[in-house]
Amino acid sequence: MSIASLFQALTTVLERTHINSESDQEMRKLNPFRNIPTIMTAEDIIEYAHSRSVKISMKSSLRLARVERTRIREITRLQEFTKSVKIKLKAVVDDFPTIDKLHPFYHELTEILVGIDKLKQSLGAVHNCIPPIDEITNKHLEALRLAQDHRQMKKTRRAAKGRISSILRATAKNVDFVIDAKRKMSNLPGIAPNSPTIVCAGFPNVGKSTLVRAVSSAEPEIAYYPFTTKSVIVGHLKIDEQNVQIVDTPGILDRPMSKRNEIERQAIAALKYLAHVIIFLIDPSEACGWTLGDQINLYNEVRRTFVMNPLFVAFNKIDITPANQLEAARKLMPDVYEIVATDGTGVEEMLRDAIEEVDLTSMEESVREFVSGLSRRESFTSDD
Ligand SMILES: Nc1nc2c(ncn2[C@@H]2O[C@H](COP(=O)(O)OP(=O)(O)OP(=O)(O)O)[C@@H](O)[C@H]2O)c(=O)[nH]1
Ligand SMILES: [Mg+2]
Repeated sequence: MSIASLFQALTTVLERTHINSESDQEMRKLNPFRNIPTIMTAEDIIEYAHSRSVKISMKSSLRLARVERTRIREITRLQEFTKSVKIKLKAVVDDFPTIDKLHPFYHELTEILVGIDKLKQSLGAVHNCIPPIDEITNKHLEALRLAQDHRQMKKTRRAAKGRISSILRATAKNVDFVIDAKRKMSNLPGIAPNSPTIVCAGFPNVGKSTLVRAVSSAEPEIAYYPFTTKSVIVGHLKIDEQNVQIVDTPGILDRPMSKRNEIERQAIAALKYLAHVIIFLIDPSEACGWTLGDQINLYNEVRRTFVMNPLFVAFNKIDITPANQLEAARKLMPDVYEIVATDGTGVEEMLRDAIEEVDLTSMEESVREFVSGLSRRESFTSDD
């Protein structure tokens, strides 16, 4: 059978969920950071508030004395400036997802990619700008009400805007941090909390992305060198009419958790918080660049760490594994799946078995628990 016809056979039974641009958008929206509207930098906020305040056209009666007309105009301009600044500053904080209510996967990824303490500090610092801005505004409005000279009024309004702008500039780095956090986090995939999820893991270069790409809607990059995949990627497929998510992860090395880098820790977070079933790929040909022994050590660690998850092991690349090497591998790890991710050999059977292991009832229960946990937390924090 040719590679093309084998592939054809595979894709007729396992249906890659057709992701058009609309459903792709829908999936992305499941990432809570995707829905944050554009956040303005401190300089943009100053410019925006300034342009709003100077646009205000005053139609005050000509019967009023010039000094009174100026007073009304300068008061209104300052009020408009402050209002615009506060709206944009509040948006930075209020439009950001509440960190403690995030799905544990996004929560952990926020810690890994951004740092939760630093993010909370930055959001807090932005929020704390509002009282001093109010104070400055009130003080200068009072001065405007008492002023007698129209030049003095303009000076007062400018002074207030200058001081408010200084507060904004002093917190610019905090706003930039929040903008950067949003950028990093919104690159993550959307996760459908109620679809059974298979997470593929293993050493770098063993063929995880090749497998995920072959069976699902995801299109991760594939390359002959290690560390190609640098973040978690989610694909969708249907197995016997059941919608399933399959997650491609960056390769992990056999080393202590404390030594693992940001990229490996994303893979661990996917195993910890997304996997209903784990497929652990091993490359017995060692073409990946690591020995079978190293790969088995990592497998043992994953098995010990994620005791609650059904764990499937597959030897991949059996098409290029010399017979004696494959025999030796079988002796070390009997009864594992044997696949060729590049042409689909053995893949369908493995995925069907994997999905059968998902306990759909308990999965539904845990989704329900998570959702009711959210509404409980909401009511605890409803007055904040
Ligand atoms: N011969 C053969 N090559 C394969 C097979 N599966 C994957 N490869 C090749 O192995 C190399 C690595 O494949 P990837 O899918 O990028 O591996 P990965 O595990 O995602 O790698 P990282 O993202 O770096 O962790 C590529 O050159 C693939 O074409 C297979 O079953 N047989
Ligand atoms: Mg990869």
